Amino acid sequence: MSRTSLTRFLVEEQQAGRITADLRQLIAIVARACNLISITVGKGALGGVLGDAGTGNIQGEAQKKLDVISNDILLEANAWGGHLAACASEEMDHSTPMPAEYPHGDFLLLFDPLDGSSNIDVNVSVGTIFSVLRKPAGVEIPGDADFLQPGTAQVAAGYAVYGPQTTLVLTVGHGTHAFTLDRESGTFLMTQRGMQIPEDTKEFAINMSNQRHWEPAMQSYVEHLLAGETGPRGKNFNMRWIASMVADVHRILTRGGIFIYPWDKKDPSKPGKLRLMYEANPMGFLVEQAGGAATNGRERILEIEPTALHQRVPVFLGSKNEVAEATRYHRNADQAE
Ligand code: P6P
Repeated sequence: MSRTSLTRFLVEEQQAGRITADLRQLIAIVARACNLISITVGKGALGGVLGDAGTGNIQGEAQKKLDVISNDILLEANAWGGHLAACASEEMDHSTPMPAEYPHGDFLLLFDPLDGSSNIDVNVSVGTIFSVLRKPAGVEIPGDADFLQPGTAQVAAGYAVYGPQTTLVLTVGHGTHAFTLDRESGTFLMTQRGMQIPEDTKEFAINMSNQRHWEPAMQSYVEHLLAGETGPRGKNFNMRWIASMVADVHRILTRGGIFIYPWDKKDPSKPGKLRLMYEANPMGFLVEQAGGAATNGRERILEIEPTALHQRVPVFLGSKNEVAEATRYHRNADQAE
């Protein structure tokens, strides 16, 4: 059985009028960059790419060599194509316009070039997350403020997970689809059209070591999960936590579950750990397009009006009935106050 390639899928989406030629080219270029990142990550110690870069990012995190390498791969791949106006990345303090010597396009690309980098040196799956917005009309050279659009404004979003397989998961607003990399040919081939997240689940993903720092509603929700069939939920739950958002979300898109990174009082100035613009929004778009839900515990993530390029949010995403249940705990707590 011949599988549909990513290239053919994108051409068919363009022929159906769902994407433009420029967006098709942008996604194809990002996919090729992810292939190169996959090859680079796969070399590990043999490629001299493990360990710290000796630099830090605006998040105050030590950068891994592969964080910087992956960021450069995405910037270089997109520099001359003429489809982008500017890029923003977890690894760059501010957004950057495309080089002046090349033509500019109408899209803004945001990415976390290598998410889960704490797992790189121990050979656990990591990934690239990306989000595409339109450049605001009338803006010649976009700045940070032009990126501050709600998640509902995304025209495309996706991730590549670098695991036993390298799989690209993509939405252009008409379903969420998976493409697995055929390493011999360097081609992404469709392996799942129209991913659907089961509405209910018995599996949750959270870093339990933060339990004592959560707000009461979160404490109560997880306590009831742990109580299993003896508690108010009346069923037993399983737990998974890979600490690579891309890998945890891929599992949830594949078999259901709820992923939670809630607010915690370890650093009350931060509303959460994960970043809205290039983690929560693209993952929220992918999950919703697969029949799931994504909130910050109280409101739909895609409707949050951004105020800063690197702002953080609490994230609850996955099986929609379970996300609704977790969100209900938080809203009830607010109403009781
Ligand atoms: P913790 C990776 O650093 C990341 O940004 C996400 O990929 C992941 O879900 C989360 O942080 C893990 O955080 O606190 O469990 O290490």
